[in-house]
Amino acid sequence: MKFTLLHSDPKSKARAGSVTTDHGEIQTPIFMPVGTAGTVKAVHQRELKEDVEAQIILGNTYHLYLRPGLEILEKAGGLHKFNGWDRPILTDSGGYQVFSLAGTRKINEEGVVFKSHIDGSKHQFTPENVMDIQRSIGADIIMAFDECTPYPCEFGYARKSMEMTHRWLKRCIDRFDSTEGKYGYHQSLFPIVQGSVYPDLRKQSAEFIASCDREGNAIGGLSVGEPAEMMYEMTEQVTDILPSAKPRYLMGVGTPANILECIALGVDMFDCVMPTRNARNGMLFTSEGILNMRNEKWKDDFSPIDPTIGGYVSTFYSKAYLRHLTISKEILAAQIASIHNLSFYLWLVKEARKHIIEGDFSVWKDQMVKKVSTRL
Ligand code: PRF
Repeated sequence: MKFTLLHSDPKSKARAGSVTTDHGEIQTPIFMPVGTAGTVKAVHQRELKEDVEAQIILGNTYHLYLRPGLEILEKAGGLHKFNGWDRPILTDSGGYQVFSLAGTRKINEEGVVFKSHIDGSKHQFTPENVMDIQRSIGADIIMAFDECTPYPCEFGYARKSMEMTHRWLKRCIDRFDSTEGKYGYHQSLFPIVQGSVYPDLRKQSAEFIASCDREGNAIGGLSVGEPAEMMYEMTEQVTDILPSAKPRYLMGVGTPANILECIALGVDMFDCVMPTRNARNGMLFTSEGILNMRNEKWKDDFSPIDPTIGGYVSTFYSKAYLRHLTISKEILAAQIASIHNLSFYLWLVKEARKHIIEGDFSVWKDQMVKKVSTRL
């Protein structure tokens, strides 16, 4: 994997760059659609490429390990072959999903024992087997096994948890470096900064993660219920420490405004279920602001969903038609809204990149944050 830094914004910490993987190039800053179970919900692969223009998608170790399982994934030749997505893939390590989804779970130094949310069966994740599983799934970028602390979280717990995440990281690295990709292409391991909302812990964690000298670094444990300002403070503190020559990935963030603010703080990669999940609930993100498709206001508004961002779905279908589909609970409503929201997120980061390169990012960002946060 290669990261090239092309431009740094003089008035903020924003950067434009590119990440080259064996499955192609990613232009940063980038938003990565979430494809938890090997599918970006309601959007098929050709639409992801041609309409959304996604450059990289996410998969989840927890879900893919439980279903379809490693035997099928290996037999297929890895996730790329299985789902037909031939561009880069990143898999999250499963720790976060175990904490948010699995029924009973027990966490100790060895790892996490949990019960499947599908059939209640018992499983264990350890730093070692999570590396092996991600080797079998075959994503281009794989994540270290970590504990994402909840918010709020007492200092003592946050410190102990961070220290364990660091010990787990060493075990991840040992296992990862003593194994090889199963399908003939390179995989990169990204470690994850934790430390809750405590500046001392965040500093300590960022320094430790940086010292591990991997190909890219991630920031976890944020956007878990803390105020946005606190999330920005922690992000800035960490991006100031993580090396500028490597991509920085802020996990699970966020709203369009969150993404713009964090690009300004030096983050290069983002993922979030928000554009797809909210789409399925009738919430649309557009270049003019947020629309609730259930609102009566749109019933005879025959203007396109969002002509500014371009793209087939956003310019072809009207607000009135999408409102009708939403109210009628038609499957197509979820498809159109998901493709549109993802197209918008990808448009937003592409515009950000353009303005970073052109040199007026900060001015553009402040105007855009106001626009995208408006409820229409
Ligand atoms: N760790 C992992 N995945 C994550 C997070 C984390 O802290 C978050 C936090 N926003 C989202 N996804 N492994």
